Amino acid sequence: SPLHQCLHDLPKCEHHLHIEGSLSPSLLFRLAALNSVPLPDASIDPSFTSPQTLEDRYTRFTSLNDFLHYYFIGMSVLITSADFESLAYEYFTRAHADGALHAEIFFDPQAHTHRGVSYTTVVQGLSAAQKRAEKDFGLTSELILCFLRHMSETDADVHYQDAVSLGHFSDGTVAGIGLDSSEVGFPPEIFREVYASAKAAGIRRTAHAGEEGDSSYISRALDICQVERIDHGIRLVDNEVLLKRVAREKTLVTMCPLSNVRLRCVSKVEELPVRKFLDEGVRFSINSDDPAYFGGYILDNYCAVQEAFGLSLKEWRYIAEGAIEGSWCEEGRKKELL
Ligand code: ES4
Ligand code: ZN
Repeated sequence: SPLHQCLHDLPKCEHHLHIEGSLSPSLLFRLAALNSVPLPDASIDPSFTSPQTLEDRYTRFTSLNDFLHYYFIGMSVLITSADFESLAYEYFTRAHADGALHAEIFFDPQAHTHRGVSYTTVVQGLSAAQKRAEKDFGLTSELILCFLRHMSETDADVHYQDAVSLGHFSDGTVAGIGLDSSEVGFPPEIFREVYASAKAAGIRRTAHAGEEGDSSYISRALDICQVERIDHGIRLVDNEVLLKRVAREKTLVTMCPLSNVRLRCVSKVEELPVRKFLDEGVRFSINSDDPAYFGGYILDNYCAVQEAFGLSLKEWRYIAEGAIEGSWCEEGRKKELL
């Protein structure tokens, strides 16, 4: 349709994409066989009978934790640098086909080091894919190192220090830090020290907040961890004062519509605060989160928002410009994207 073409042609940036969440069931089964990684026995969890039964299971997540169970099993098939490179290159290929020009992607080093895959193996593969995507499609990208909030602050710091010693924050290999995994019960202030170190070192900071957790997770991420972005942030609607502050401070909120529906944070896209954010001047971007698990890549998420809210082209330009402005690429690249 003409509208679909308009959304395709908008200069899009993706800011909320877990690279491990772009692993499709078919690639998951292929890599499990190739790398001899055992999957759960189908007699215990019939979802693991075939790629199709797994895909079907992904339509029935009941919560963030229910999804995370499958997410961590899925990524266990990723072993070599080549696995990470092909995963990321396939994601960039799809993002480019969707009309994305720039992508800032999360990765979860702890989920790999704790099963014997080194930090360097992961980053080498991802970096190689980034370089190929820029050369082949002109797609620019950044890496954001995420800490798993269900693990200790000490463990987060070990991984942070690893990246620091390798010079990854100063040589541009990694642009910033993030915080993901189970939200409720794992508030942002647990990680206050590693966030303080990052701020002192001039490293960019974001955190998942207000996805399943209430709006206090958002204010604590801002006040205690001093994050520059909020990932998800849909619970902002429950705190008018906080919402107005986020608008005033131009904090980017990275929304993931299809994710929020699949994880039952809302029952339909229409319930998301898109209209509210536009009216109140909250800067936000629209993203795919874990596209292989949630039923759509970035353009699918743009289209879902359009179907739910029927925005004008002017409003879409405003969203796209806010997303470019909130990106962590260099200023010169932002000018090219506009
Ligand atoms: C995630 Cl949707 C979501 N929320 C929190 N942590 C995550 N890790 C991967 N996807
Ligand atoms: Zn996420």
